[in-house]
Formats: sequence, C-alpha cells, structure tokens
Amino acid sequence: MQTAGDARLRAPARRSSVRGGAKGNPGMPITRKKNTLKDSPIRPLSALYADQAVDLGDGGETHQPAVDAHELTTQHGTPVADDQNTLRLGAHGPTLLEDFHFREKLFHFDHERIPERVVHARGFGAHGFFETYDSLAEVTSADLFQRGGEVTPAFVRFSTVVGSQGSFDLARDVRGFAVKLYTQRGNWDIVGNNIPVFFIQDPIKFPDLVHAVKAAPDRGFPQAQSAHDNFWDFISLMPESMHMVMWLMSDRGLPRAFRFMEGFGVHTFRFINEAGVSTFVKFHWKPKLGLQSVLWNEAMKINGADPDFHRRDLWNAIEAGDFPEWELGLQLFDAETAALLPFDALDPTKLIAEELVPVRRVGRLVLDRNVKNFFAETEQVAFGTQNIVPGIDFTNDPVLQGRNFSYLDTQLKRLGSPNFVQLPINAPQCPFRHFQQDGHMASFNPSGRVNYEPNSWLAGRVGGEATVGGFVSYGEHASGAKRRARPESFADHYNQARQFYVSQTTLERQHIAAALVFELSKVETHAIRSRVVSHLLNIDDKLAMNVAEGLRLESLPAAATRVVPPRGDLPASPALSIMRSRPQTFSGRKLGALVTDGVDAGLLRQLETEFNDVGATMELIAPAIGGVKTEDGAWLEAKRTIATAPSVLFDAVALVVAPQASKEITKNLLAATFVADAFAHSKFIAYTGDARPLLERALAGAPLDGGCKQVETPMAAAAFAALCGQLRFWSREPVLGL
Ligand code: HDE
Repeated sequence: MQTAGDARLRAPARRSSVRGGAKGNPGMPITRKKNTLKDSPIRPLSALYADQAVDLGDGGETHQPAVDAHELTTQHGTPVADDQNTLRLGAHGPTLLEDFHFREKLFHFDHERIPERVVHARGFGAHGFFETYDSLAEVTSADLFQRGGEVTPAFVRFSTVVGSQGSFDLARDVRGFAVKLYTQRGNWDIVGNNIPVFFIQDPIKFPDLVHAVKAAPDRGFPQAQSAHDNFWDFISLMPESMHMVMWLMSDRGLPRAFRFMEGFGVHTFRFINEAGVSTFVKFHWKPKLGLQSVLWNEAMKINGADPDFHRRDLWNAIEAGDFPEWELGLQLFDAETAALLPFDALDPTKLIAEELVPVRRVGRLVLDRNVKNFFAETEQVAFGTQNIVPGIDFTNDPVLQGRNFSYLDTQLKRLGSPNFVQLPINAPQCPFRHFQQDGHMASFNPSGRVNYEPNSWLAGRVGGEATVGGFVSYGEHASGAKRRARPESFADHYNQARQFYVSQTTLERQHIAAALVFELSKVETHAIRSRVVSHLLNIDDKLAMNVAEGLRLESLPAAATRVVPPRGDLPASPALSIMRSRPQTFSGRKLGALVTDGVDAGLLRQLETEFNDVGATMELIAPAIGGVKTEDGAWLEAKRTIATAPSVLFDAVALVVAPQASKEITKNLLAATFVADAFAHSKFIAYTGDARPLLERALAGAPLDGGCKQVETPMAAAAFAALCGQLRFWSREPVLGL
C-alpha cells in the first residue's frame, strides 16, 4: 500500500522527469512541472498519492495547489503561496519575524480554546423545533403556547456534569438537558437535567458540591466520576442529597442514548395568564422512544470502545432522518394543591409524583438538524435560567434563584464578552431592540444617534416600553426578617429517597445496590463507607444491608439521625421506574450482526428488513473492515470489525456464521468475548447453526436460554425482531452470578 510517506521517500525533489517513479515503485507517477516566473515558489515535481494529485517541494513536502478560486488566504485575505514552510534565511537558516502568515496562524491557534464550562463541560447539541399541540392561553400568556400548531425553533444541548470536555460519554452522571426556545417574544431557556431533583437545597453549596465531585485539587484526578472519597465524604455529610443519590446510582445515571432519556426542569416555575393568575408548573420532557439505560459493566466497556457513544448516536440518528422526539409534559397545580403536597414544592430535592399531579402533554420537541460547526453552536451556546419570556415566571425555589444569578457570570467568563448574546446561536430570532452597546466583539451595532431611553428622536419612539405583552413579574407578596435560614418544610431527607427506591423493580434495586457497592469500594476511607450506609438505613434496611455486605463492613452502623420520621403515605410510583414504564419496541435500537465469509446474504437481508420495519438498524461486523464474501460470491462491506465494535455497542446481536468459517471464528477469542458480553448483558442473541460452537464456547457451560434464538428462516428472523422489543432478556440476569 502506498502512503504519503512512500511518495516522499521515493520521489526525491531534484530528480529529472520520470514516469513510473523510483525503482521498486512503478505505480507512482512523478513528473517535472513547467515553471514560469509567475509561479514564485518553484515546485519541481508532481506526484500522485493514490487518488490525490499534489506537488512536491524541494524537501519532498506536499504542496496542494488550489483548484479554481479556492485558494488559501490569511485572515486578512492575502493569498498564501506556501503553507508548508516558514520564512527562513536559507533552507537551514533562522525563521524571520516578518513571517506574518506563520505568526497569524500560530497566534490564532494558541487562542483556539475558551474556558470550558465549570460543570457540564462535555456536551452535544442539535437544532430542532417545538410544536405546540393546543392553546394553553387559560394558564399562560407565553406567546409560544397561544396557538395550536405554533412552531418555535429550538436548540438543545445534552451534557454530562462532572467530566471535562475531553472525557467520555458514559460516565455514571447526571445528564444536562438544556433547551433554548427561540420564541416570538424572546428566548426561553429550560436548563434542565435528566433527573428531576437536585443534590442541594441552597445554591451556596453548589461550589462545594462541584469541588467535591470533580478531580481533587492536589492530584488532578479522578476524572468524570463520583466513585472517590471526596464526593462520598461530602454526600455522607449532606443527607439532603440522598434522594438525588438514589437516582444517580440507579440506571438513570447510565442512559443508553440521549434519545432514550427524560428531561426535567427540576424547579417549580410559574405560568402567568393574561389576567395575571399564577399556576405552578413543573416541566418534563418525555422521549418518544421510551426510556432505556445500559448496565454499568457495559458502560465501562463502551467508554473504551466508543467514548463518543451518546453523541455519535444522536448525530447518526439525525443524519439518517430518524429525528429524536420528546413531548413536553406539564405538571400544573395551584397554590392550594401545593399546600397539600407531601413536600414543599419549592424544595428542589423533591419531586411531585405523577400519580399525584398528572403530566399533561402539550407539545413536541423534534431534533432534526445537526450543527454545522460544533464550536460556534454547541460550545458557544449560552443557556441561562434567567432567560424567560412573558407568561412564565420564577418561584422562590432558592436554588433557582441562585442559578438566575450564576449563569450570566459564567457566560461572560467563557465567552469573554458581554456581547455573547449577539452570537448567532444565542441571538433571539424575533425582532429585538435595546440600547446596550459596544464592548468586545460588538457585532450588533445599530446606526443612528438614539442610544438611550426615553428619547424623542423618532415619531415611533424607538425602543419605548411595551404597552402590551411586556414582561411583568408576578406580584407575589413577600415579607420576613433578613436572615440565613432554611424552611422547616425542607427537613425531610429520606422519605422521597425511599419512595424512589421502592418504586423500582427488584432488578433495578439490585442495580442501585451494586452501584453503591462499586462506588464505595473505590472510597478508601472506611469511615466514609459506613457513614453512607448509616444514611441508607433511613431509606431501606435491605438496601443498607446489601451494600454493607457487598462492602464487607465489619458491623452495621447505627442509622443516621433524622429530623423527619418515616412516613407511610408515599405509595410506589411506577413512573419512577425505567423497567416498569419501558416501551415494547426495538425502535431506534441497533442490531449488531457478526458475519463471516460464506454468509447467507438472503438471511442477512431478511434480518435487516425485519429490524428496519420496527424502526431499528443493523450493522455488519466482520473479522476485517473490508468485509466478507457471501455464499453466492458477492462482496459485503463491513461497517465494523470485531476488534472495533464489541457487543456493548449494540442492543442485540446476531451471529451469522457460515459452515466453512465456523471453526475459525470459534477459535477467535475476541469473537467469543463479543458473545460472552452480549450474554452477560442480558441481550437477545440470534445465531445460525454454525455459530453454535462459538456461542457454546462463549457461554462456558452456561445453558442457552430463551434469549438465544436459532435463526435460519425468514419467519425466525421476524420472530427475533419482535422478541427484541423486550429490549433485554432480563430473566437471565439473576442467574448470571454477577
Ligand atoms: Fe447549572 N450551571 N447550576 N444546574 N447547569 C451551569 O452554566 C449552577 C443546576 C445545568 O448545556 C453553568 O453555562 C448553579 C441545576 C445545565 O450549556 C453554571 C447551580 C440544574 C447546564 C451553573 C446549578 C442545572 C448547567 C456552567 C445551583 C438542573 C449546562 C456552565 C444553584 C435543573 C447548560 C454554564 C449547557 C450549567 C450554575 C444547579 C442544569 C456555572 C450555581 C439544579 C443543564 O452557571
């Protein structure tokens, strides 16, 4: 195979015209070019790198001539004749300071990075729209909710919280779910998470929380994880976090994809209608494809195999026209209902069970366009909880109030100018007019002399106050002594954590216990492990016991002191469990088909059709990326190889092995690991008869179960696709001995 390196070695710059290249390289054409005085840097040779025709310089370096008018220029537009060599005094001489092209290029490169977000650094965004189902004028005057069918442009950024921008997607972590809606009356940001509650009740603790969970200041690690002493030390001293910790340790901390997770506004907000009446509202995003998560053992392997697992999934789905969709759900309740709720609606560590206040679906969010430039859009998008529009207002949730203060600061720090709202991704898409001016990188610079209000320069009074539909804060009465205090109604730290736990299926509860054991096993300080268990005892005895056993604690600590006693009036809420509310469809999921030479192309086609019919995709995995030859001699290109695509990247697998390849593939340890992992992760496995030896080797004596199906016929392929609608063969997990 020829490479650019070959060409350089084999085409010495000062050769005379040769066709056929250097000795031993007959396929490499090298031709002397005609030079004119105009062609200032003389490039004596032309070369071909497979499909690419280039010139070679004196040192054999590649020069790629511009085609037509697509020539390279400096930032100031000066055409660049040589982008390979700095300006030097002779070929071996010192570099000259007057090399403005080099200086500009390096200067700009040195400043390419902006500070990453202090939290939610690793994110991925996409464009789309929000469509209102029916008018909500009875509860809000927000313009986007006035008319059924109204379409509002949207941008969404998903993120992990803890890791830096270069970390991996499948950390056990909360996911940011931030939505910018470009409404006709201003931008409205719902800066939410995929978990409906938060760790802390007062924003003054946010820096402590984030310091504790991120890398320790002395050593600069660990990265993108909570499994370490500092995090659990903090948590074990902050029982208000226990509810959120239950969510984080549950499968919610490991979404299968952004498309398969819920979003929540977390805080209680207000809707205000035309008459000024306030209704409390909590925001939910419900994924059309239902909820799904991966297992922790899978997550760890996915992070190695594809650190971009979530972003790749979203990007590919949108590119394929398979647009991810969520419905906006509202929990609406008035002040009287709020007073009757078992918890304070202003406490962000609490949720309101859907069974108590039902979720009303009022519109859909569709992501249908990938970004054109990651930096310009995903990195520069600036969300802020303070960005609301007339018809919506804040409540006194202290964390929301603190956030309203924080987000502006952070954007100025990150984006370096008070004009960050002028960046196209942040600018409103409705008419706007204000008199804020100048500053770094001002690009919205209105003409004319009016830059203050009131003014009398134009008859229309440019920039006068809105007489209809302007933003008016809700006239809530407030009074009290100025003091640092927390409401007594915030004191219950365990009852809702327990409600969440008992709402899970047995397997989900086991996952929570296993996650806690994993995390605390990485905590080196014994006292912290016991302290966490002392809190778990206030949530569920069996959970605490399982964790204590998993850690082999010498003795069970006493339960942590609690302020509010256990309450018996909080029934399990099925909506809190992913498994209980999972969809019966494989739609949006992926089948990985491991294929060998001699494969039955008809069967593969059938499998693909069946999976496409349920809205899923199939990817071919072969021993080598070039692909395999089918039984009828055709060539099938592979998408992945066994080495690049372990089965953790798929939701179900098919082992489509031909008789002549059975022996070879059975010997392949990677192929056996592929199958063993799929089995250990309770995935459905289809296999041809000739794949059975591989399957048996991988299972190491474990019996084949109902999740493994021999598939040789079209009917069997259809039945397998339907079976995969159950997503996993969960009844396998308890017998795996994990
Ligand atoms: Fe944030 N948060 N946050 N947060 N948050 C930021 O703003 C902050 C909180 C959330 O994709 C920062 O632009 C404080 C809760 C998301 O760009 C910063 C407090 C929830 C994103 C900030 C909270 C969130 C952020 C860092 C406690 C869920 C990413 C970078 C009082 C409802 C948005 C930035 C994106 C980002 C502050 C708590 C969600 C520093 C002070 C609760 C999804 O301003």
